[in-house]
Amino acid sequence: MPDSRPPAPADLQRDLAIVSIRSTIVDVPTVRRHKLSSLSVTAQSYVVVELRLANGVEGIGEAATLGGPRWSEESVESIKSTIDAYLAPGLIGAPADRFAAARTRMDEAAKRNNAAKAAIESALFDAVGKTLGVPAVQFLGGAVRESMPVLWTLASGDPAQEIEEAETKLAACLHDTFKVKIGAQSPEADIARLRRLASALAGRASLIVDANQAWDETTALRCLPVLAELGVRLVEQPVAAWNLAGMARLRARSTVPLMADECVFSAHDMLDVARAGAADVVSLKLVKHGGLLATRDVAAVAEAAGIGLYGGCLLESSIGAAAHLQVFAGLRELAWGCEHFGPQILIDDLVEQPLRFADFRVHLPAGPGLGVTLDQQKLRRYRRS
Ligand code: MUC
Ligand code: MG
Repeated sequence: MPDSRPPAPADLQRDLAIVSIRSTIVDVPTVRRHKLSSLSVTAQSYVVVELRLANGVEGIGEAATLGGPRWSEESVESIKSTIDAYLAPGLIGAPADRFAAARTRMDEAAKRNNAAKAAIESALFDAVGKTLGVPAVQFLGGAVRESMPVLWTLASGDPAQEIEEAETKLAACLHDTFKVKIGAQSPEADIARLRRLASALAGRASLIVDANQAWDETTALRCLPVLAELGVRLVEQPVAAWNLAGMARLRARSTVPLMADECVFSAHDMLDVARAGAADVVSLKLVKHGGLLATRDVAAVAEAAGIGLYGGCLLESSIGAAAHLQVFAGLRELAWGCEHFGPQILIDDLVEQPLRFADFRVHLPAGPGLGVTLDQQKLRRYRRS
């Protein structure tokens, strides 16, 4: 196909050629054990991508996982192999600013593998943004917000510890909405735990819950009215990702809104959820959708269906969180805020200047590209082997 781009200055075109893509697995311990319905972690594993352009500028990206290939099918080991063997070779020599073309090349090189693709695309946006001196969100229409509400997730499973943790976050004006991870224990034990949390934080904080697919429809039907009575504002993925019909039936009988998470990876999934009437809100994540552009696509389908947007995470460091914030900053509506507390659950961050959390909000970092700079010393400290 002939190159139909308006002529960029020849030296800029030369500058933007991708010359190398390096991937590194890192493991960063968390400040406490983080328990989901079917897994628990004491360290977060990422693949950090460093993508170098002909002009010497380096862009960075990150693929997060949770508990190996258990939250989704990708693990850091599979992500690194896919990047090194299939995605990177197809991009060497290509112009970094042709984001849509790069996405097509990656889709031709590998099916799904969305976290791996998202890490590379983040690095492309970062490298081009750093070359041109503009934030990544500029390539998505520009920012409509400089900060957004950010919640904290309570996931130790011990209500006394969780109340103390929530009190610390409230006192520091960091978070006043808390997502409680449920499903690791019996519904009765979770409800007793939630009752304690709701009573301790009443009038001072909001609660949402995430079952990570743990319940069957009958259990969810029994528990949803109790969650409503406790004032829970949102219930995330109560049943299995495949069970859209079940989600729709629950939604029809629930006064608490339901959020789709593991059931929405692609824009097609989003359309299926909308058609089924299976959710009120969707959690957007780069690792699920495959990049910044694909996240925008999913958000557009949700918006068209009247489904609210929520900025989801997979406990990213400030690298992955910054990539998400660049997308979220450009969305017209972000009714449910975001959950990019990830950098704060790590004992250490991977960037020179971590994201700023203040006034119950997380702030879009100033600066070009993703707005963060990789700390090479930290990369060396936490890299595997
Ligand atoms: C999920 O399922 O939402 C996000 C925050 C958290 O604690 O777990 C993740 C994944
Ligand atoms: Mg979730």
